[in-house]
Amino acid sequence: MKLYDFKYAVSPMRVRMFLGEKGIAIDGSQGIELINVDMMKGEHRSPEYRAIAPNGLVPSLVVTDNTVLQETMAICRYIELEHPENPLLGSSALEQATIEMWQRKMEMELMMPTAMAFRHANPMAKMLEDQVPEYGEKMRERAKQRMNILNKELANKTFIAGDTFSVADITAYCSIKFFKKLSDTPILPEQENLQRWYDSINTRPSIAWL
Ligand SMILES: N[C@@H](CCC(=O)N[C@@H](CS)C(=O)NCC(=O)O)C(=O)O
Repeated sequence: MKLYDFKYAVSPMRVRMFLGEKGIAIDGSQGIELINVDMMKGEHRSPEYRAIAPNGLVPSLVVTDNTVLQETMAICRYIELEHPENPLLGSSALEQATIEMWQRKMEMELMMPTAMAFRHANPMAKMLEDQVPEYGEKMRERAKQRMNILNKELANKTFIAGDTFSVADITAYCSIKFFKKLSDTPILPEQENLQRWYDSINTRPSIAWL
């Protein structure tokens, strides 16, 4: 299988961390070959990459029968079903629904505003976006508010979705790690629960995949 990836982009980062949690190597030795699509050089918009992914977005996973899977969560679900040990999407019906709920909240309420703050308010992202800086600033504020709420939500929880590490932690961790400097959305000194959670995720072996 070929995983079209870019090291410096949050969505492919989530897939790599998911693979890391499953212990699946990304050096080709376990059937996944990583192909770098250098977004800084505009390779995601090249005719070669668009032939695989017409929308020009990464990640894409080309599975053995040449089917192209896009969308981070669809790729993660495929990996989970192929490698069900150490489930990251939950086991029971209630676990699966709870993890889905938190993953979606983290994607829509944390990743999207941090990403939009970068894309619209950071001059480094000019080549990616027809920038509207005011919108970027609003999104930065929204991300900060969401991190405040997350700090409170983590007061009595080890992980985002409860007692077990899940894909919701991957989405939240990658959003904070990737955008904290690019979007100026750091964890604040008073956000102690959020910092404790972040530090605990930082010690996981899957970090080596990032
Ligand atoms: N919904 C997609 C989003 C993928 C996406 O937006 N990828 C970004 C990198 S994080 C990208 O390829 N951006 C290229 C562009 O905006 O031109 C997913 O979850 O995989």
